Amino acid sequence: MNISILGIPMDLGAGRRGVDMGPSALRNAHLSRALRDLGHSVTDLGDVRVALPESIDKHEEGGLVFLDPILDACRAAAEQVAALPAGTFPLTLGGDHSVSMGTVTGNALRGNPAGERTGLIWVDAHTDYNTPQSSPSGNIHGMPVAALTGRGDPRLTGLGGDWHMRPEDIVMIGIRSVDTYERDLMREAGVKAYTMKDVDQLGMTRIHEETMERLGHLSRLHVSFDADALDPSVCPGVGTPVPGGLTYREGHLLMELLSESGRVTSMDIVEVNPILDTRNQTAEVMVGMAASLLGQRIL
Ligand code: B3U
Ligand code: MN
Ligand code: MN
Repeated sequence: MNISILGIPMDLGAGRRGVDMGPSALRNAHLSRALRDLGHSVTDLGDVRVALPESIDKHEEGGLVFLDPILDACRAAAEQVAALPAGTFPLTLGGDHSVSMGTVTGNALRGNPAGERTGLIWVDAHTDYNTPQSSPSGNIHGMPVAALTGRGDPRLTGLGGDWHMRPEDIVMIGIRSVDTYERDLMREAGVKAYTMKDVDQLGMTRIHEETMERLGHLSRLHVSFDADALDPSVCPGVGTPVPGGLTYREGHLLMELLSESGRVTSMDIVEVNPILDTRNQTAEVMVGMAASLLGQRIL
């Protein structure tokens, strides 16, 4: 397979500094080599240009911190991804999770004259379903899924023009932190979310089966993997660690099963924060997750 790597070194959407170094940490953890070893042809497109927080105002507009530079980076990411040739697998590296507004939009619109729908598998401790009104922080990395489904500020929801994700085409896995009003928005929209309680009770195999069935009508699936979905003991280098996360094996099993399904067409790795990490452990774990999704087998 042809894999194109694109970094979006942005921490403007997060409450803490440092995830702008995520793409670099993942490259240092030998991402390209790991994928080449699996037989893929890998092209690293480098990074999207992102404004430095030091060189711009931290102005807050209607409950949105750093709105304009985040929109610029998301637009650039969407354009670059959408322009990739058919059959290429885009592997996009955050950056905070607001980058996914751009990457998911780019992947959904890429070479798609018939308007086929794209499914979204959101692996995260958080539902990222806030709007400016429901958000306790104003941080845009808590809002991308709401924005992708057309909820929130029109500047965020308009990244793909008239295109929006349908809530029924989204499955979330690993959830254990949801804000009060965000919960109401999730219920109202009807987004399917497997919480950690579900992971404990059902197990990852059953969750994967149900996810494939639920998204069975879709020919394109995007996996957006937030490193904080994994337990902080596995991935300590994240800005908002939440205890009780996915184990190392649960993460790999999900990626291995998705790989076997042969249905995933693009992936993000986001929220890797080297400042808060221990010897690049989080980046190394996430490179392993990408390798499992892209065909690494134990035997
Ligand atoms: N729900 C909170 C916290 C949060 C969301 N995503 C992350 N943290 N990584 C918020 O700020 O919206
Ligand atoms: Mn997230
Ligand atoms: Mn998260």
